[in-house]
Amino acid sequence: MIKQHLQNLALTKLSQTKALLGLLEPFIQDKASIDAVLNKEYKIAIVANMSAGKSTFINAMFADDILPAYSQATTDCPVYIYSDDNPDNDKAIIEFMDDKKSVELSKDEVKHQLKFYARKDSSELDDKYKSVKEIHLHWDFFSLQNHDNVHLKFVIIDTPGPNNTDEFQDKHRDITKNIIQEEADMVLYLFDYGQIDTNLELSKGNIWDMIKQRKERDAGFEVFFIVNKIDMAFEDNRSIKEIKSSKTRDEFYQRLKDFWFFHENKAIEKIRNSAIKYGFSNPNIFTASAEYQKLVRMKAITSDDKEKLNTLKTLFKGVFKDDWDTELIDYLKISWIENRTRLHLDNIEQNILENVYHNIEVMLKNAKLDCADTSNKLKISYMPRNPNTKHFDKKTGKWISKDNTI
Ligand SMILES: Nc1nc2c(ncn2[C@@H]2O[C@H](COP(=O)(O)OP(=O)(O)OP(=O)(O)O)[C@@H](O)[C@H]2O)c(=O)[nH]1
Ligand SMILES: [Mg+2]
Repeated sequence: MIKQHLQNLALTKLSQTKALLGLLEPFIQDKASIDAVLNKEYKIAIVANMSAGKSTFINAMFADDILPAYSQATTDCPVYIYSDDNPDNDKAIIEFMDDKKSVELSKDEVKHQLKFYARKDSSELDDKYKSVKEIHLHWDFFSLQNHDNVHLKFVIIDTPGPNNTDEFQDKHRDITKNIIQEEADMVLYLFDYGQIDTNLELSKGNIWDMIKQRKERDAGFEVFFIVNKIDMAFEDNRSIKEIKSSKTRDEFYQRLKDFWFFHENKAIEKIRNSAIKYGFSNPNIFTASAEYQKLVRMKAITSDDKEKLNTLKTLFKGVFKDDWDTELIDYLKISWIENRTRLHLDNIEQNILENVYHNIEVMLKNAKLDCADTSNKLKISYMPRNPNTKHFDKKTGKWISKDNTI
């Protein structure tokens, strides 16, 4: 009976499992290591060479222009992003490399000032924005959220592109290398569609090399490969002979449909071949247009951006007629990547819970479950104490008075 109950709980929700483990506390040893596993923050780093669109990709996840994104090397320090579903928690904490005291930005200040703190130092920048070591940003994502205490918590990390050729190149490379090799649990590796051929080769010290080394050490290390700026493939598709020679608008749209995703697929194949060569036997590869996804999601955009977006919408309407809007969302792909990331996180959480459940099962096989007798301590792993827990009432599904037993 108890066992069944444990099984149902342990295999459903991390938070319930934590509470349940509080109840079993008299039998638990090695609490710290169990707490560490159950309270772990899963770190997902967005990595790429400079200007591939990492910060834009995260802005698309925010549905807002929060991080600086420009056509030259921009991001200068790691930005750790913690997302929950409470907008009152939104703020940023800036830490410096020199002796400046850390700064806390309110929600409003984040919107206006974060861009200056996160970007590369330059002579135009006020001294107060310089020498930033790292930024901790608490901000709401559009769809992928940490729901308080329900799921495994995740942190997204924006990183600087390591291949710029200025005086910051060593700093940027070291930050990215350290994050890939020591910190991240998973990486989203972005490629700029327009630069794909120059970014396929593994060479000493480049991102492929960093990822390959990590993968060799840690076979389960997950990487999603993402070809960003996929909207740029339209130009390449337009130059396909059959499309170029269309005589009417209708014929043009029809041929565009016939050759749909032609150059996009070529880009995917190139990444697939490299990923396989560098140790990923079955790589997860996506395409995305972070810039357009951001514009589609933002509440207010400039008239120039509106025009840019309308041009893309007109093209989709011409090719897909009534289905244009679903096809457009599918093409931009970020929702899809967010869903796959959520699935991945759920799988990780499931693994942790199954591990915990296995340990509980072992304990139940060996122990008399008598909370009054704390002498019978067994070594099990992954079992923290929830200090607020009293007893779990299976009728109401709530933790209530001490007198109720399961
Ligand atoms: N066409 C197109 N442009 C994009 C897309 N995503 C980003 N960009 C543009 O690419 C440029 C670089 O974007 P960022 O987001 O700053 O790139 P980054 O990878 O963060 O660059 P660093 O911080 O310098 O490493 C900006 O001008 C963006 O507007 C996209 O999907 N399509
Ligand atoms: Mg950036």
